[in-house]
Amino acid sequence: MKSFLNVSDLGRLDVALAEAMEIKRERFKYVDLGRNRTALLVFFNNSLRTRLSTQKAALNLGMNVIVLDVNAGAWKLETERGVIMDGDKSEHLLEAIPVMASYCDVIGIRSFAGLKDREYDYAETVYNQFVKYSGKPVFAMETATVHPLQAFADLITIEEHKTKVRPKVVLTWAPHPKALPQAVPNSFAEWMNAADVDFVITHPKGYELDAVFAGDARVEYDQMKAFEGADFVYAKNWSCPGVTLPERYGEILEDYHKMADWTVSERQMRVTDNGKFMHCLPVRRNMIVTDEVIEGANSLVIPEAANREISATVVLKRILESL
Ligand code: AN0
Ligand code: CP
Repeated sequence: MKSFLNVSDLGRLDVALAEAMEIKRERFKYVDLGRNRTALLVFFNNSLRTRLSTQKAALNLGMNVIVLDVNAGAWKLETERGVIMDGDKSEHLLEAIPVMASYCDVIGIRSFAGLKDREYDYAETVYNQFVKYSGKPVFAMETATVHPLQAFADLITIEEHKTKVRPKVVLTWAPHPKALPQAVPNSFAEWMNAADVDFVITHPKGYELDAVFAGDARVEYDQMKAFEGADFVYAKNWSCPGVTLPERYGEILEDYHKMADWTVSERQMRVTDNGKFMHCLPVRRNMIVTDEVIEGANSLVIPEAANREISATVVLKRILESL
């Protein structure tokens, strides 16, 4: 595997899931695979889980790991070609990428959407420059439009906790005070569409996800209706994807004070079929979800985060096997 961005990069999902379960049983089974191989993890944005779980995954495979926080300690990087660099950016990605690539065998990138220019974000401009100019396998640790390590961990979590062959999975928008990217819901939708689940998306009007990811998934604008009989509820905030409202791309459409009804609470969870609660974390309590629901017996947020180590181990293993 030379690039990891989309569900299709992983091939058959049943095979990938079996591999995940194998690694979960025997975490160090492939510890010889990464000997004398180096993973470089490049963060343009903050992270707790991705930073730790991806490092742990590399260690499970016997790799060496180096981490760069671009905005803390490195030179500020210009990402666009043709700019006269007389501002605060001392170095260009076009030099920085081949230099970084010379020290490693595999590169992970975290680079969130700027949420200003839809075309720039949805072209995965930063990620694709790493693919093009590094000559090394590159994997997404949440890029402008996707977070596949998260979606894979979510799928593993659903597989482990489902009690029906084809569970009902609901992705629900929830309020948040700051504009957030669409990467997590995009990937979750993409991966649920590829998995054998009954998938429903619910959000206020205007938050329609890009069809590249949402496909023909059912959209139900009435959140209570969407929750009926759900086995899994996946909450997440996202800003306007600019599909039905192109001029409002990246914006919060309505002040969060007016959207409190969308916060996931016992009121909605009651109509599910003993539904399990999921969120990728970090989560703002009593904005996205109430204390009661996230602390409840049906909350999967901790095992879900723990599965990030597993999804990252499978992905790095696949990349190492292709070197
Ligand atoms: C990020 C997001 O919503 O994409 C990362 C989630 C994994 N969240 C925040 O910036 C709070
Ligand atoms: N879920 C997730 O990717 O968390 P971090 O932003 O802390 O890495």
